[in-house]
Formats: sequence, C-alpha cells, structure tokens
Amino acid sequence: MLKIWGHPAAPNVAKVLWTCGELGLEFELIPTGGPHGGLDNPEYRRLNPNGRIPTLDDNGFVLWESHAIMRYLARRERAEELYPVEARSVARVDQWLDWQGSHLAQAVRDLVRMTIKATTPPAKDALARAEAEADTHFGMVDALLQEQPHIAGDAFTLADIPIGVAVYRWTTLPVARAKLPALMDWYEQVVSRPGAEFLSA
Ligand SMILES: N[C@@H](CCC(=O)N[C@@H](CS)C(=O)NCC(=O)O)C(=O)O
Repeated sequence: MLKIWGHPAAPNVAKVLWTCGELGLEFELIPTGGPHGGLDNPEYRRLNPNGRIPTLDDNGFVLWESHAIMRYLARRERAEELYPVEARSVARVDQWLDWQGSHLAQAVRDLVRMTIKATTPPAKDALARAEAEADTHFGMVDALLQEQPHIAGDAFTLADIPIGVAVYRWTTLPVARAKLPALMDWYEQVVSRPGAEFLSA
C-alpha cells in the first residue's frame, strides 16, 4: 500500500490525499509535520532531504513535492482524464499546477502567517494588502471560470485540485474576501468529489 507522510491540514498533503481519492487509491498516512513534528528526524530527512511534507513511498519508490506526486500517481494509474497525454492539454494542466505552487500558494500563505499563525495581530494596512493580493489571484480564477467549467478546460483534471485546496484554506481564514461567484460555484461542485473529504483545517 502507498505510504504518505504528512497530515491532512497541510494543504500540500491535502492535494495528494484528494488525488488518491480521485484515483481510488488506498494509502497509509503516517502523521508527520505540523503538530506531529518529525521533519528533522534523520530517518525522515533520508526520505525527504527538503524536510517538508508530503512524502510518498510506493513500494520503495520515494517521491516528494506534492505536484510531482500527483502527476506520478495519475500517470501510474493511466488516468488520462485527470492528467492528459496530449501535449497542449497536459501543458494547460501543468500551467495551472505551476501557477498555484508559485503564485496562489504564496498569496494564501501570507494570509495564514498574518492571521491563524500570527503571534501578534497584523498591521491593518499589511493585512489589507495581503487580502487584496489574494483577491487578485482568486479573481483571476473567477474570470477563467466565467468562461469554462474547470481550471484546465471542460473537464475536471489535476489542475482543479490544488486550487480547490487553496479556496478551502482561504475561506476558512478570518480575512476579508472579494465576492467571486463563479469561483464559489465551481468550488461547491469540486468539494463534493471523491478525495475532497480529506480537506481539514
Ligand atoms: N513545494 C512543496 C512544499 C511543501 C511544504 O511546504 N509543505 C508544508 C505543509 S503544506 C510543510 O512541510 N510544512 C511544515 C509542517 O507542516 O510542519 C510541495 O508542494 O510539496
């Protein structure tokens, strides 16, 4: 059985658990990181020298980086509907996976640091700037979803998963948010999919 190190409240772990749900894959979750600690253990560092979660072990094949794990599992299961083979289709999925990891994740992380992980209340103007930044990023997705039903086009793909996880995290934070109806309609649909039940704050 697949082994996954992490915990579901970590967004990058939630992406992988959701992918397993979509693919109908069973896994053993080894509580690691966050309240469970263990990221600095030498045994864990041997698996993942980057010292982050998630890490996957598939019968001795060890892999880290959430999007690499998602892509691997989809390819392993030959789930072409989730992760296409055709060059342009897969490029579109990759574009949104990369954008989520490099841009959207940072905008949400800033809000997390200023609110639920803050030790002192944030400066109002700094929080307002971070809220506006997140609104801009999610607004971009809202505009996309006014034109098409899913992130990479007509069908649900891997690209929907990290953005779904990001919306979950954003909407559980005590922050001001722009009203984005197309984004929220899409989100209501995708959170009823298999695997989304692993989302947890
Ligand atoms: N780019 C990496 C980022 C991994 C990452 O930063 N994971 C966070 C959780 S979302 C982590 O390990 N945090 C430390 C902790 O939870 O203790 C990935 O996508 O897997």
